[in-house]
Amino acid sequence: MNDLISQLEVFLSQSRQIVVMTGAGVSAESGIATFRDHKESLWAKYDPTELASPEGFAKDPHQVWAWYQWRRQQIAVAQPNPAHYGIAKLAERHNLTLVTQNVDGLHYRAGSKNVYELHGDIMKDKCNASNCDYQQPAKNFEAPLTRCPKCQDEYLRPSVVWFGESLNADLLFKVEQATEQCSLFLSVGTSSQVYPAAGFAELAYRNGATIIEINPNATGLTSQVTLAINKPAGEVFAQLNLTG
Ligand code: BV8
Repeated sequence: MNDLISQLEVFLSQSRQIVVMTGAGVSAESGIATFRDHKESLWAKYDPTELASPEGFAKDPHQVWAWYQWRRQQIAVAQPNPAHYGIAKLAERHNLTLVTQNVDGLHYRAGSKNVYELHGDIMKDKCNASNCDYQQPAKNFEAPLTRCPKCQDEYLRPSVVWFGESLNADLLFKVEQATEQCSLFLSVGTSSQVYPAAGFAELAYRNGATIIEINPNATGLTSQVTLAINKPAGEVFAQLNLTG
């Protein structure tokens, strides 16, 4: 592992601009279930199209709401781990853009600023009506499904991007710009299966950036990376020299 860490430190020291893209694996050591990589993962137990899609919500809003309330309760008691803290520390020493697919807010709680949360924020409620702009921090993770207090029409839902929903165009443009300009792209804790997020590592690769993947398992990206560190992210960042 030491050799992999030393190689990572050399790449970091040589980098002008860094993009870090994180996925559910960066929160695994905080006790938050990932989506795909083992039998306890969320999609191993539930069907994502049933629970993380507009169709699923339309079909059974109470079930979808209850599932998100359960996830919020898990996230509320979770703590950032050394990977979250290490990435926040890296940003103090490098020109670093942090992009996450996660909706758990742990990067902010570890001190990161200006996090590009591609898939939204599970800890916020918003109105399900496209023409109502209600959005507020979720307060009661036991509360039953309710109508939007502003329009009284549609139900409230978590402020996340579901499958089949478009991501914020402005956010995508900013991530694309940072990716095109970066010399180092760190892919941390993602299976690189969900688009458009998974497309940014490929864009960085096409632009000649150095790609480093931190993931105990190989992914569809692994064949394109310069350095694959197949270790848990928390362990890697705990060993990274971030003090000097
Ligand atoms: C879109 C928020 C345009 C909600 C999520 C048919 C119709 C419509 C669209 C599509 C379609 N077919 C395909 C698509 C595109 C679709 C897509 O990519 N599907 C995939 C599954 C093929 N994308 C979309 O729908 C996106 N929108 O395209 O809009 C459009 C619109 C209409 C019609 C067409 C196109 C929206 C995608 C966003 C969906 N929302 N989450 C919620 O959280 O409930 S996705 C969900 O997956 C999470 O956000 C998650 O972050 C994301 C990616 O997963 P990962 O983070 O990578 O997590 P995973 O569990 O997979 O992997 C974890 C990894 O960590 C593993 O590799 C593991 O080895 C590793 N690991 C484990 N422990 C550790 C570790 N690594 C390091 N350290 C450890 N300790």
